[in-house]
Amino acid sequence: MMNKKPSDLLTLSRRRFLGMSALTSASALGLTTISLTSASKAQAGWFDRTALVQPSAPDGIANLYPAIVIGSGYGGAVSALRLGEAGVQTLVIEMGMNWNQEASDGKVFCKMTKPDGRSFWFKDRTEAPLDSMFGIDLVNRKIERYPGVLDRVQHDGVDVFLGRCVGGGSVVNGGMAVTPKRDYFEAILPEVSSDEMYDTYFPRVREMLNVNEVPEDVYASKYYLFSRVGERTAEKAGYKIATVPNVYDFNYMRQEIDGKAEKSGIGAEVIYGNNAAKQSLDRNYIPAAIGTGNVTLRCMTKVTRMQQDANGIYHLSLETIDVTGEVVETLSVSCNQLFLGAGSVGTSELLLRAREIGDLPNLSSEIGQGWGNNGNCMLARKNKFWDYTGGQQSGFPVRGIDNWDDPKYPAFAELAPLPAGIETYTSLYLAITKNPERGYIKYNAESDSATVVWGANQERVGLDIAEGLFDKINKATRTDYRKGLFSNGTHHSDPFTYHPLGGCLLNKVTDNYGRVNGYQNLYITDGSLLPGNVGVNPFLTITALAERNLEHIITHDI
Ligand code: FAE
Repeated sequence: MMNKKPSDLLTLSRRRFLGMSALTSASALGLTTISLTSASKAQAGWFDRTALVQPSAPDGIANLYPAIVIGSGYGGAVSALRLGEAGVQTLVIEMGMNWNQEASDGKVFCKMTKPDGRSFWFKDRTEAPLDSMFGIDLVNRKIERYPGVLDRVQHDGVDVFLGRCVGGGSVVNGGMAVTPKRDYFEAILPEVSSDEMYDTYFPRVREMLNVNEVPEDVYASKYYLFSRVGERTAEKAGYKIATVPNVYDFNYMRQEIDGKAEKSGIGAEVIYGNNAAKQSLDRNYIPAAIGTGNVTLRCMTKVTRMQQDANGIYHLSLETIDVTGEVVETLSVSCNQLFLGAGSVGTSELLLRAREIGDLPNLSSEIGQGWGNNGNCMLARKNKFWDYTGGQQSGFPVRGIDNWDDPKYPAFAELAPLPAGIETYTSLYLAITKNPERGYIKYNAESDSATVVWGANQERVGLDIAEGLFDKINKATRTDYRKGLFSNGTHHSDPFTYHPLGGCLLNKVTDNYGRVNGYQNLYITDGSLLPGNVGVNPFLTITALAERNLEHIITHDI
């Protein structure tokens, strides 16, 4: 960590090591409850496969934890580590699986080019956003239903992609670790000190996640031809190119390129998990949290309901599933302090349900508002036939078109890979447009679930910005859009987002540090706090804000 003494660094790496061992042995034994105690008991051969470890509980209350964290994505993982370090006995509840066990192919995760049940959360067929190859249905495949790492949930007008596993979105994302532009950050979060964020919390997170930039020799390889073509064509249109840092270790990628390590980052291991050098949360924050000895992780377990009693204790109803999705156990746990890290839609759903069915009736009417897709839209262009983009491509993007300050077509468009195995002459982009539109999340009593509502006209605003930007490239290079990659027959995807944000906005649903208005000891720590669009890929901002909020909460409330 920044400004840490060598002894602190040693403690952190020792904790990580211990936590990693616990995660690995739990995975091998199929345990859903993971802690240092569970690991040592398992090694001694007498572990109860499912029981939650119960810290000293006051009389009359079963399974009372000082703190519970819901979700193990960025917000949840930061909360777990910082609470554990502060000596607070903490239970982390995660609905997805702990992925540490090799399957019969010798790999933990499957490749994008050869997906199986490990790819998607209980689906019969994969549902990648880019869903055809030159009009032929070659991308998505039939798979067996299994608790795979990535989920795609259809809402009203937009599909939302999410990581469903220990580590949440960190396991499935493209690793792009982008610090937002400071003036934009100050505009969207005026009450958060940007000095603190840019001097302390962003650097802390970059260090924790081993954020690094692609070295020139790696970028010069054939695996980044697509990116160099993307740069060149954008520059012809007068656009500025930004370097995009990543949490994939590019020194390791160099070994892959040199044939000294098996292909992973350059071998299509991204959105269904990465088997090698990506710093997802299950390789840093989460094992370090478990390694404090104060954090227990319960996976394959969903929080379905949250209530509070007259003494202010929170009671949670839980359902644990097996790999077929069948509920094998229902149980309840309680806590003094409750941290919500279930992501933008997950946290909003839990709170909307609690408010609507009367479990937590004093929750704000602002819950569900201010939701945004971070301006996401995906588009494709075809290049001239001499502009090869390469059949083999790195899965980790490292450059973006920075047109954010343009008043007409403001966007940050990452140069995304299309590792098709054959030459496609295609440039693919995930554009983060400065779309000011906001949708909302509503609770549906009949289905007992939350739905994001996003209008076609709202999506159009983002698409118009992106098309304005790429029209200019097409004009400058005398090229056109590429059709045939999306089943809708156009050059852009149907509305979807990788970056759901908002629903429980900071300083609306909570105070300036994520304390939920109307209730004590209830906190939000994830992307639901952020106002719908942060202008860049969001996980660095989510994580740094969680670090800031947790530091304040631990100092003042615990
Ligand atoms: P998140 O990471 O979604 O974690 C929430 C966790 O809560 C999940 O593990 C859920 O399974 C769990 N959960 C939800 N409901 C419950 C419940 N009721 N009970 C128990 N557990 C529950 O939330 N961002 C970037 O900055 N750079 C990228 O390159 C990038 N690429 C992406 C690519 C893909 C394919 C996807 C899907 C996302 C990408 N993102 C990227 C977005 C990023 O991963 C996302 O913003 C963060 O993961 C959100 O962090 P949160 O902590 O809010």
